[in-house]
Amino acid sequence: MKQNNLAIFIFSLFLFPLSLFAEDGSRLWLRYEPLPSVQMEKYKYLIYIAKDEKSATLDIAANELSVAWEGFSGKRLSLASLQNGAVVIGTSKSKNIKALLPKEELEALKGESFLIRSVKKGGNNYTVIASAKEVGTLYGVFHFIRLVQMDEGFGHLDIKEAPKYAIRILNHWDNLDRTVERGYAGHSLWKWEELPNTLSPRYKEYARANASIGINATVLNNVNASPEILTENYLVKVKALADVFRPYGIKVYLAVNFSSPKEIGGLSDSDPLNPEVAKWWKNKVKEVYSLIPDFGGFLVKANSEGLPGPQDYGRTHADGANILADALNPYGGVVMWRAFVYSTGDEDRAKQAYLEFVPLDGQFRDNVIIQIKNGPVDFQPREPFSPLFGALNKTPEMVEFQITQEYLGFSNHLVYLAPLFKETLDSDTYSNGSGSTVAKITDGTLRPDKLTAISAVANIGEDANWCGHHFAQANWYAFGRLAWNHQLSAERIADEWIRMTFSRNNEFVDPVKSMMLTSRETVVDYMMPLGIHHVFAFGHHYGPEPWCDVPGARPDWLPKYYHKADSTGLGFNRTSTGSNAVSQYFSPLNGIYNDISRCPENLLLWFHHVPWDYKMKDGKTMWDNLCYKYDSGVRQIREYQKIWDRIEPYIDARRFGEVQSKLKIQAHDAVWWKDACLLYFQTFSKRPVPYDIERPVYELEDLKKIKLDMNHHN
Ligand code: GCV
Repeated sequence: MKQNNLAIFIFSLFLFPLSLFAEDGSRLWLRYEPLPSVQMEKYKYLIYIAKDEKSATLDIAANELSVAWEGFSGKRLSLASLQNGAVVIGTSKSKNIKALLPKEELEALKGESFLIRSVKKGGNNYTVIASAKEVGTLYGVFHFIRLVQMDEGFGHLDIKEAPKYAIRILNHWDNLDRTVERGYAGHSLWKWEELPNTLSPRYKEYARANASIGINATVLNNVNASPEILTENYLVKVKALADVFRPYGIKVYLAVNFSSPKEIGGLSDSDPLNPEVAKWWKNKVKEVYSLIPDFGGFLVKANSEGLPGPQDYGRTHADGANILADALNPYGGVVMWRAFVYSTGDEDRAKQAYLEFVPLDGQFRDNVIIQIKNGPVDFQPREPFSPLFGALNKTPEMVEFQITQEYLGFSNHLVYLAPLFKETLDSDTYSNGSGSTVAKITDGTLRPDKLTAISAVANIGEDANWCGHHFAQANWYAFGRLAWNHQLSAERIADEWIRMTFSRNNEFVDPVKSMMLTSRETVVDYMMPLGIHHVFAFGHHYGPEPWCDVPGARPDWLPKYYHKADSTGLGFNRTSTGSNAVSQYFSPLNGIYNDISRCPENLLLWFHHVPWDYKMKDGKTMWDNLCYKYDSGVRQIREYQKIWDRIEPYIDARRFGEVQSKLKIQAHDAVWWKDACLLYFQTFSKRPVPYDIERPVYELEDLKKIKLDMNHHN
């Protein structure tokens, strides 16, 4: 290397240290890259941080602001007293804040809501960020940092934000051996073997990332819960994590095994009506709170997929939930009781949660909330909303989404989930007349004075980029933003995320955003269009196996149970002539779903067994529609590959390359899905694949031989 070339090389190492070494995705959406100086000029009135309260949370807020500023402009903000150019942060008790905001407004601030305002007083300029609670101020600071990056509103800010849900919670399906059920981003973040003495720096980073999007709670362990988690040995580890998370406003919850009194308490049973069992739970809860005074509560999967529960003793889910609720009640703890139950009986699996829980409405304690998966089966690429939403009048209900992509290509496929989340939240249940959306039922609008919460199964693991796929980070981000405000659009959320995570250049933002916004529909098209569901490979759920037959397996774990392909047609008859699952929906939806001509086409095969030649709205047959959908999914992925290759100049080489490689896998998988499903269904339809679409490239018999080595049950 010539000497001047060497000098340039060394110089460039200093100039671009981050893009060369650090773009591994670990900084998430909190990268705080330099902002253009013209933009920073607008912020010349921002020089100091004024904070007059002692608080770990406010220290975090001040530090975050300062670090962000250093990233944006190269200059940290220094702490100072109230003076011109200060960002004033604090609670409604702060003297500074009281000097700048009217008393009535401060009194009106409640809970975690916050206010951000540009204030001019005595010729001085201030930016005020205030809340009743310290954590609300922290949320306000993160919101402000986001606004700066979106280049919105500085100098005339007047923002009030309040969260739609009181509890915004992640569910980790992390096992104590650090494997993660349905996790695709490496091992669990929680290093149980080192806790409580060694605290990984990632615990704080995790808490910070969650706080930045308003997530305020976490269930640390798998709902397929080991009783061990409630032993003293583990509780001190849980306490260590809770201590790290506390200043970030995050409460810890645990998933508990219903048999814990018997398994670790040495009792003869775990019958909820056994006074010894009640006593055991009371004592255990007391022990938990003595270690973790702000402990959130329990999440319970009971009498589901082989787990123990109250029905083992002839008791109901209400009996089971109430025994825990009574133990938690004195401390303000909550029970999240899952409605994900289905037995081996004959009843359509999609109907079972409703059948089980509706008769129990009114029997649960006030601190019990029923956690319901968004759809009636299991986190499929598309399902109708669960009919249980709105069906319980006296019991609070919460949604459980799945951020981890169990049924959506693991961390190999690029799928932006905000449109899926919003589809559920915006669905009208008609429970209280038109406009009774799932959001309004669960956020307290239509069930006032009830607990409100929203949850999602996390996709976070030990991988450097946290989520396995760089774009899977967007789903964590989107869940948090929607849990805070479900009225935000999927587009707005994508826009924020792209600008903070990758680039603010519109040449990048616009095409990438369009790719994200269509990506969920694309995955539906190449996996399971028109309402088909659960045609996944057995066990691991990666890839297609519509033909799958496992001798001795539960019928409702097999694709044929769901697609019901035969010579007459395809789809599950859930109308009044079939399983009558439609009857679980309120009018007029029950009628709409029941009527093949009015049923939305994207759910047609969910509710109807449809003849292959049935004429769809576009005049083509159902079979042809199916073929065109699969083909369109494949073509869309090809488009994404082109979009991604074109944006190469705008981002770092590492993330570009990693996403490019994943898109290749996705493109491959989309063709696999298309060929597997069409060739298999064709053995029933006996109709040609329309001649204007790409021909299959695989032989059905070869696809049937694929067996991936991934260990998972059902
Ligand atoms: C945690 C599905 C998944 C299981 C999961 C279960 C649940 O069946 O495949 O891995 O178990 O849902 O939500 O409880």
